[in-house]
Amino acid sequence: MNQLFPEIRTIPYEGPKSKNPLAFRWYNPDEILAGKPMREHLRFALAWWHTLCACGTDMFGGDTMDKSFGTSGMDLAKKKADAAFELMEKLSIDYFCFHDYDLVDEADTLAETNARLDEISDYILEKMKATGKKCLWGTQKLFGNKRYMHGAGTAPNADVFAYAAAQTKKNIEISVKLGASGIVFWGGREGYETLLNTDMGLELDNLARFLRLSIDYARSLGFTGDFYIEPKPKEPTKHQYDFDAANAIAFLRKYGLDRDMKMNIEANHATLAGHTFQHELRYSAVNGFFGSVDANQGDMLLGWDTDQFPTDVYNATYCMYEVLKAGGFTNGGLNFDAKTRRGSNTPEDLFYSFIAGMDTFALGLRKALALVEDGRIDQFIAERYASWTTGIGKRVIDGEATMEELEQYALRMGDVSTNLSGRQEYLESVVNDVLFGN
Ligand code: XLS
Ligand code: CA
Ligand code: CA
Repeated sequence: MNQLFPEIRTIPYEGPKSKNPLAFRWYNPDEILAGKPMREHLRFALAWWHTLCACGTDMFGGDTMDKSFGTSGMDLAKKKADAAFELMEKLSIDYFCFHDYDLVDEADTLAETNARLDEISDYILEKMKATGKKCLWGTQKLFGNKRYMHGAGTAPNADVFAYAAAQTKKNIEISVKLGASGIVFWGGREGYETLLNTDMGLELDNLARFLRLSIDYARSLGFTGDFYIEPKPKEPTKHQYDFDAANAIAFLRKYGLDRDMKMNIEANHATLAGHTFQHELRYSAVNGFFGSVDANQGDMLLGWDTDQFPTDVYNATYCMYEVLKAGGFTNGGLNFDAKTRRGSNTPEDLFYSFIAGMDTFALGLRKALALVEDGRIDQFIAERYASWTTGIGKRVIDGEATMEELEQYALRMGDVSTNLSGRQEYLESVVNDVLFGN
């Protein structure tokens, strides 16, 4: 088959000294680190929507990029698939993620749209078999069409709920057909603008009903992968119901969905929620909801979801540190939910962007492993909490201490005599030492 990016060859690993812009300096897919190839630690995925569909449009202007491949309709859908597989092949990306309506344009009727999805998924499946590329997760686009202007699972109109369920049913079937290891539920327009027109209690109950129906249907088809909630605090609605990991987990627990779902944490969404990326990952992990990651970054000077390719090595290191501490990915991975800037509008920019993001996370993985091996942070934390391993601390943890006993203990003790320094600046310099020292 003719290549769509013939001028760009497979991106080689050339090591940190390379100045070749079309080479990896830290991502060496088959290099074994801590007993696993890098590609298995990182499980990189290409996001169909930003890579094959987004053409640079923003609130103030139209397309700056041409991704039409000189065609349209189903032929364009297939050309996009060809481009996706060529990119994955040349960049050594093993997985992809998609929304149903990234794969094909919506037709005038649901039946016709579903027929298009059948056709394109056959086509993609063949390419998967030929290349060994896999689907990390699929999701349903329940926010673009105007029918979802008031929400999908939380819509005030039951007909919209029914349509959204029908669309989701088809997406589940396509995801199962493509062997997806996950199905994502990002809130889309599941939120509200004003309480003056909103029955919040009913909307939340319905969102839970929507998820329960979807999960049970997928399981009935034999789906054994993971379901993910993807928290985001705002955009497009002012108040999104899945604000952050803590909020999403509380929601899942209230409705008995906690055993069925995990988190897909996106870096840029963490920022919008006023958290660090690492916080969202840690919060998910300590509560047993660690799942998958949308690897991107926002801009600290802008208050919106810019979905940039990640190039911040500190954040990538802290992310990979959390991934390692959580035991690594099982069904999840690192999906580049990221788009080239509006002004970075050539095909080479796509390659430069993926290389930048992949190298950043590969470096992050190497540095996170070095942080673990260095041991100073783990040791500091162990010492900081040592009082819980003996004496009164241990009695509290074992559930033996009573309020009376704690009172007697405090009376005998007088006041607390030592409160050790938290040593934040020292620990930050340990991180710098691991990142940049010899
Ligand atoms: C939007 C979300 C979206 C999900 C998938 O902000 O990041 O792209 O990842 O629907
Ligand atoms: Ca995302
Ligand atoms: Ca985003």
